Amino acid sequence: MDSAPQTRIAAEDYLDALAAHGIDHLFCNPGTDFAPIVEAFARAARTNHKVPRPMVVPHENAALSMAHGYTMVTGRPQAVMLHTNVGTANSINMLIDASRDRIPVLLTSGRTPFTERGADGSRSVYIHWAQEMYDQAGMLREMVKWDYEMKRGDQAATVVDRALELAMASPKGPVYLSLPREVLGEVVNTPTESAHARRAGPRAPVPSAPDVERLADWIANARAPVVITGLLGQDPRDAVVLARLAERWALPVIPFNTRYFAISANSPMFQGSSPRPLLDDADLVIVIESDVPWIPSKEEPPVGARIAQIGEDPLYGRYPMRSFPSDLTITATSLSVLEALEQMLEGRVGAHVEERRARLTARSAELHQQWRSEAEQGGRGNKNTLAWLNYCLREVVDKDTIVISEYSFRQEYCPLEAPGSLFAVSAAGGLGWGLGASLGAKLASPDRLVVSVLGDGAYMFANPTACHYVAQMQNLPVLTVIYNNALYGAVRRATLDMYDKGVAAQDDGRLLADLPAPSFEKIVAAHDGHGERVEHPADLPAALQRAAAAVRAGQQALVNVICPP
Ligand SMILES: Cc1ncc(C[n+]2csc(CCOP(=O)(O)OP(=O)(O)O)c2C)c(N)n1
Repeated sequence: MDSAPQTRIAAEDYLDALAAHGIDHLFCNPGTDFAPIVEAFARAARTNHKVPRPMVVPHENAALSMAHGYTMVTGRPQAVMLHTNVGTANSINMLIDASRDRIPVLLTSGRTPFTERGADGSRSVYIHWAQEMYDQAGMLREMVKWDYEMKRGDQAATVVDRALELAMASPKGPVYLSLPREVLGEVVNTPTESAHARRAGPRAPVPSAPDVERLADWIANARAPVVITGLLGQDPRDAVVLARLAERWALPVIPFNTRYFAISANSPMFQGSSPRPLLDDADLVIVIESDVPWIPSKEEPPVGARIAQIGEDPLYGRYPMRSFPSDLTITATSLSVLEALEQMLEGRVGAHVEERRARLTARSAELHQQWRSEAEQGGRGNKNTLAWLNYCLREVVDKDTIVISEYSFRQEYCPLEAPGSLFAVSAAGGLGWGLGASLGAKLASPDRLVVSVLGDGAYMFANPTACHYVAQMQNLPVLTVIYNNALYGAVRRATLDMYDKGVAAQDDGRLLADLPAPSFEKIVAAHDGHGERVEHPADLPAALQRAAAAVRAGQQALVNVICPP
């Protein structure tokens, strides 16, 4: 039938409102609750009306990690729609990741019809009863800034406005909306529109002048300062200003469990990724957007060292327990503090800057020498190592490459240069993120090479079939490099750490950590991808080159790098 539908439904207002907020994609994993959304998309397609692009992603965690990847590259929130309680439940791992790393995303799901008969969209199939919950949002409320269930069809646009203004307000984060089928299917006589343009959001916090002055004084007089970062670089401009400040003031930078590019490893001020040994001798510790700047049970700054903590939420109010000392706590964005410090320090002379610069530059050269020889030694051996794998990536990444790391990438061996070039798994460490995030990153930047580097465990958590399927169907060629130690290495380390003299250590801590690995390269091949398995270090550079060439030519690729522990 060619005639236009007679009546407008709320789902159409809803999609229009998403588009008004600049949402390009609705990553979907549908169910019986989606009928009005499907109808609204079909109507929009028929009339060429601009709405987000719907995309089927055949696992919920993959859908959410794709939205995460897209947002971390663009800064713009996206939307995800899942199936009632069961689909929502499947996504909570990635929601925890997004939440702890302040990724604004509109997570939505259908809500099973609440009426048993009588309305458009009333219950019509068996599962509509059992999928109802007393409080569907209850299972994820702790991980979102706001949640709501849409009550009426004429509310669609205002609900979207409310959801996104909260997601985007500092500190940013996910929000959740459940969408009953009857409400989405309600006939709306007068379309409601997003008031996005008239809802100016609040400015993110900036520091007070006295706080900046105090910190500038500390920097100017410090003998052994150290800067520890975590989320710094979420706004790529952070890294630009940090590099200037660090180099001008000879401030060593430790990106500790960093999730973004904070500083290039080629800068002499990059001093590795662990707080020690510099922390041991520090007289000033500047913590910028780091939830855990050091591990108190293992290391601590000296008594008497001054400590400043800076961040949009420097107390991490959503963390039940966190007890790091602070002599100066500043609630502000990294960028605003760094820029203000730069100005405040202009024209001042630092007490120990040149002596420190010489010392740090020499240390940096020494560290690079060590990293290089460690990697090259791995290359000459008969089994691949993490250092060698990363070292070989130098020949693959260029200044436009986006690197996604689920723990396995190390700038020490493969320095990056560009702000916005590195993205790592959330502080929450919910595994299964990297592969989906790389697809979202590729969707956001189709002209850039996207490389994800992850462990064999992390790869399997990602529902690889679902991810390779999306790469194939949506034409998102990414390069996946698996650091395959056939092991849950972190689990083994934890056992050995706690029970080094225990019975489990007699078996090298392998119990519940061994993960004999199948031929992952065949999984990507099943999705028309280029797959390689590399056992010998000498074969790795060429294998990576072949895989990168395949990706640049439009084919997804995976290199399964066997790295026996
Ligand atoms: C969803 C989820 N389940 C379980 C864990 C616990 N965990 C932390 S590290 C790890 C092992 C990961 O293995 P792999 O990716 O191969 O990296 P490796 O530790 O071997 O370097 C596990 C299971 C987790 N972080 N997230």
